[in-house]
Amino acid sequence: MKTKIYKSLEERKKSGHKSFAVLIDPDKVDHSLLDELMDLSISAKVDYLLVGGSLVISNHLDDVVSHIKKNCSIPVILFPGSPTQLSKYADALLYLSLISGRNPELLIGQHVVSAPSVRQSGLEILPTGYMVIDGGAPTTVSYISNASPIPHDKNEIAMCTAMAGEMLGMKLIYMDAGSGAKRPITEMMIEKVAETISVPMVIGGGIIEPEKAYRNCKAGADVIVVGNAIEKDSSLIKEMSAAVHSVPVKV
Ligand code: 1GP
Repeated sequence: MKTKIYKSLEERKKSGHKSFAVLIDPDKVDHSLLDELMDLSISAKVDYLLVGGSLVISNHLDDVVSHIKKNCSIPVILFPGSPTQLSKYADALLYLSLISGRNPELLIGQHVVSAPSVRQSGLEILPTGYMVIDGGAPTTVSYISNASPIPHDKNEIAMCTAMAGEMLGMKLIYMDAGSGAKRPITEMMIEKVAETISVPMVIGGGIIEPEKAYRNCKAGADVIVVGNAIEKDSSLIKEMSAAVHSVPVKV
């Protein structure tokens, strides 16, 4: 079993180093845009590249991931919207179970169907408790998942969901307000959940300002994911990465 990426996440959490991940939607990139994003990510010392989306329409995931792997050494983690989104060229797979929802297909059904191909891919598997938090507008993930998100102000529900996920053996908790969310997850919710769990916590959805990324980290986020805002303005990679990495390391 491969463990390299998880060890890096765990070590960064232990040492208090916050991580920044750029989310790349394979539907929205070609080689030249990928090259630009990679250059910016390398110079900004981005920690991870996440590749995927709730709805991947094109079928060039392999092409996107192998192009990245050939040209840069930032680890590539798949963030799949469905079990068909697999690429053996990536370093790891967020093996997501939608623990905030009550749709059995996304809790375990799709995992059963895709288990042989996931195993065969040879990817490092990162068992992830995926929690969708209401982002103030219907997002692709909230529509596709056919499951209610956790209300944005119900911190206790988020805490208990994350706690259950960790006790079920999830190695990461990913709280997501959905791509392009109008209202990102509150620092209060992040803080409450961070106090409750000890596995690394990933936060994404609607983060458009470096200051918000910084405050999320101060509240206890370990990894910040930004997609939409970077699609609109790729120069944000530098500012977001700098903000996340400027959070003081606890001694
Ligand atoms: C979505 O968490 C990610 O699943 C990132 O969201 O595209 O809004 O940055 P944004």
